[in-house]
Amino acid sequence: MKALHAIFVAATVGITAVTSPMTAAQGQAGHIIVTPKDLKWADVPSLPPGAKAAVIEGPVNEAKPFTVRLKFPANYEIPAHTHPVLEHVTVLSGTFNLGMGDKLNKKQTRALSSGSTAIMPPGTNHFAWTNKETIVQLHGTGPWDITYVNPSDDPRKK
Ligand SMILES: [Cu+2]
Repeated sequence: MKALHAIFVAATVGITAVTSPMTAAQGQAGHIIVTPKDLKWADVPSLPPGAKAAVIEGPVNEAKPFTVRLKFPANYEIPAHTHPVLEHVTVLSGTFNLGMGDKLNKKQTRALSSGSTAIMPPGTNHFAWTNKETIVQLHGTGPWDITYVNPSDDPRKK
């Protein structure tokens, strides 16, 4: 478990490094303004291959506020998982099909269109899938992580 966490932190630092110019600007002015073209998309080792993340505010692995944009391709699936902190998901484009439970079941999801928001308390089992490219924004207070209900679903273990 420790080793896994180390991998996650390393991956997160990797994402953070990509956004360091923005963080520098933030330090100077005390605010963050991001337009879509400012986003630096990177792979996400903790999610099944195909997802991209852009950290707007972070880093996500520290006990501070974070804001992250996630982009999923069409026909993408996120197996059942939990987070150690509150998850706030806001759908920006596409359709995020979200369900609660310990196993991905496409028949037990709600189709969240752009403008929809979902909030899951820590430890709530949930899963999601897409049928078209979908962008969501996560925000909350870290440290962020993802724990799969079925450990073999964790791409960091593969
Ligand atoms: Cu989640």
